[in-house]
Amino acid sequence: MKQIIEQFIADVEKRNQHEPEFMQAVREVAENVIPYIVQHDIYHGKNILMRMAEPERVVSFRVPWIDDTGEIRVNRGFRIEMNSAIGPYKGGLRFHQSVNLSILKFLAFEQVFKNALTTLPMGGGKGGADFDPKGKSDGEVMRFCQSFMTELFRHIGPNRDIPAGDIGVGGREIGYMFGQYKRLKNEFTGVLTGKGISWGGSMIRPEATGYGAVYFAENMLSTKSDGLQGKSVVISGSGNVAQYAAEKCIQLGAKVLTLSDSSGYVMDPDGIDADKLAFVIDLKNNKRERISKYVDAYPRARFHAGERPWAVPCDVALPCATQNELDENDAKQLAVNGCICVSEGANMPSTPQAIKVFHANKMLYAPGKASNAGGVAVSGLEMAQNSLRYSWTREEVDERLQAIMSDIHNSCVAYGQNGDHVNYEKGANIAGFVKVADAMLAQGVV
Ligand code: NDP
Ligand code: 2IT
Repeated sequence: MKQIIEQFIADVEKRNQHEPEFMQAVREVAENVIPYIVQHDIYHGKNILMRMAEPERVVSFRVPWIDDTGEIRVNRGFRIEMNSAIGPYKGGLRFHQSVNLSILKFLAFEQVFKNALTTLPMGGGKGGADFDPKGKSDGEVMRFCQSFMTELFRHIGPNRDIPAGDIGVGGREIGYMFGQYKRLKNEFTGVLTGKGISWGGSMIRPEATGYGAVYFAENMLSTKSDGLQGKSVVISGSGNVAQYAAEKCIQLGAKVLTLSDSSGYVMDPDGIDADKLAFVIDLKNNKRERISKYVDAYPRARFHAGERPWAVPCDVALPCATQNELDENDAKQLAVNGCICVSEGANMPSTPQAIKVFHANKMLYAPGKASNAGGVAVSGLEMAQNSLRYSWTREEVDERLQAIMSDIHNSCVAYGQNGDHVNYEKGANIAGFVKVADAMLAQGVV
């Protein structure tokens, strides 16, 4: 078996050289799915996983724009249309200086499995640009978004490819891109999700990824007759996902100890309560400031420059910043400190070695493609509402989100149960694979 997997990885690597993040994501899936394929005749001789590892289409384009000093800048934009077997391409756009083909292909690949798990009819895609929104004026961000959409618009559409937000792309950026799309096409359609409430957005979409990751943690804990009430929680990141993960933890009676950004983390021994979180949300979303400012307002808290929060003792850890932000040593530290549950809000935040440590310690560990699927799930609900030309209430959307997270949890258990332990990573990969693979088989070699 090991040899079959290594041969497959070598074949994929041959035409995807210098793409470490993409290969990391493919390897994780291959290690779980190939043994399953070997046991199931219908997938034999179809080269199905190799087809899944090859994007249906990759678009790369120049994004020129003019900064506030009049200088002409150039960035590189991408859209990876990975798989449309079960629905139109769907997935976020990331604006971050680190963006490259490897990172977007890993995200698009993960998205295919994640979207399949949501139970909604969405294929997988991802895009973005190596544009750094930090320190840019609103005018600069608008001009960048308009230039980006001036090329992207010809590749997307409400029945073809529906982008949304990710790192560096929130409500402001979606607004500017939607405006430009509408102007270019002269039509008002649900071509993006994460829109504002008054122009086609869905209730709960901003909250959905963070809330969903916490609902998933609650589902995992409930298998041990436990819950978040009274638990101490360590969260990384302080952006969209981290903020609403923290909000839901607080609502469920947990104590949130940390938040972070790429400069370091803050630890508040008294817990980050609803008022303090409102301060953080204003700090990050309106003032666009750094998390270190938290300690100016709450002096009992400490800022740890250049460090990640995983050494802080906790019951539950929610990595909500970025890929590979939690390594083997961090995982060992969490285990030694008694952490029982890790629910990923970010995409691929734990390294493969860290995941091995979680399994070895029989921790409740959920991979992002399962636990952060609430975001894209509510994006799917936003598309449904746009098609209906109707909108559901906050309660209706939240109820659907909770039901979807519980369905995803059940799928992971169905394919990942191993004695008294559930391997959610294996469960998510196989459940996602089966849905997409069956659709691909039905549609022939396309
Ligand atoms: P935001 O841009 O709102 O926030 C990102 C946060 O992560 C910031 O605090 C940022 O700090 C931190 N961060 C980013 N890059 C790094 C880095 N290299 N090292 C340390 N910290 C970093 O993004 P989101 O909250 O939307 O996304 C966070 C994660 O969740 C990503 O992995 C994303 O793919 C994933 N995700 C997002 C979904 C969504 O709906 N938005 C859905 C599903 C998954 P700083 O400001 O210093 O950069
Ligand atoms: O990684 C993700 O699932 C997202 N960034 C959200 C994608 C979406 O289409 O809402």
